[in-house]
Amino acid sequence: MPITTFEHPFYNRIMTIAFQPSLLDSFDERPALAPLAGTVRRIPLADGAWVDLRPGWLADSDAVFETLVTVVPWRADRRQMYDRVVDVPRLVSHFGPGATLPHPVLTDAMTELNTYYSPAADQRFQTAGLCFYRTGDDSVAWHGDRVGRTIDRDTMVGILSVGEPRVLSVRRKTGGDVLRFPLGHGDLIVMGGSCQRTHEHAILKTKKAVGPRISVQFRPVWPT
Ligand SMILES: O=C(O)CCC(=O)C(=O)O
Repeated sequence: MPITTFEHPFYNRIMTIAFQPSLLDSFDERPALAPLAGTVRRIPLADGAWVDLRPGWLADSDAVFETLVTVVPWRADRRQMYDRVVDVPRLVSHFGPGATLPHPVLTDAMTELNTYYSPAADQRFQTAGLCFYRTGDDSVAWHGDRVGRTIDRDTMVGILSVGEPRVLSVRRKTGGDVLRFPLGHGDLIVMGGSCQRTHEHAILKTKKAVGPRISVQFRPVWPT
């Protein structure tokens, strides 16, 4: 199994991550995005929410994963939890409007999403937030994204996943079934409609042996 090694900017030590490349990926070609038209499956949810799925949107995603691990300025956030300050269990990095993204294929992906969905001018995908889940201990708790949950309008959040799959869980805020979408190796999911207001999503911790995953979330910029 190939080993990805990188110097972590915060822990000041070398992190080593065993990473199993997808057998479907080729390392000889430039990363390429497949067309979205005619290949996206919409799953309607309750309350006017929906998710769109496009498995394997990005070919050669393993090469992109390996680049992102090393070139992205990963940050280890800490947050207050009751009377303690704890590590946020994942590494993050954020690229605001107009920033150069850490891999050219991410710029292509944002352009393709804007072309395919043709959102209103103020809802165009403009930012990229990156999350690095190193092991099954890394996670993000149930939440709706701030970009959509405080505003009484529909919005979209597109997530491109590279590396090993992790399950994105989605549930209605009022309760009910949990939908589970395993996402990795170039898969695209877009959460739209009322999803950020009426539903929550999470990457839950797992004790299963899972490899590392990076997610890239494309979002519009909303007035605060
Ligand atoms: O990693 C993912 O797919 C989800 C990330 C997420 O929900 C967030 O950062 O708000």
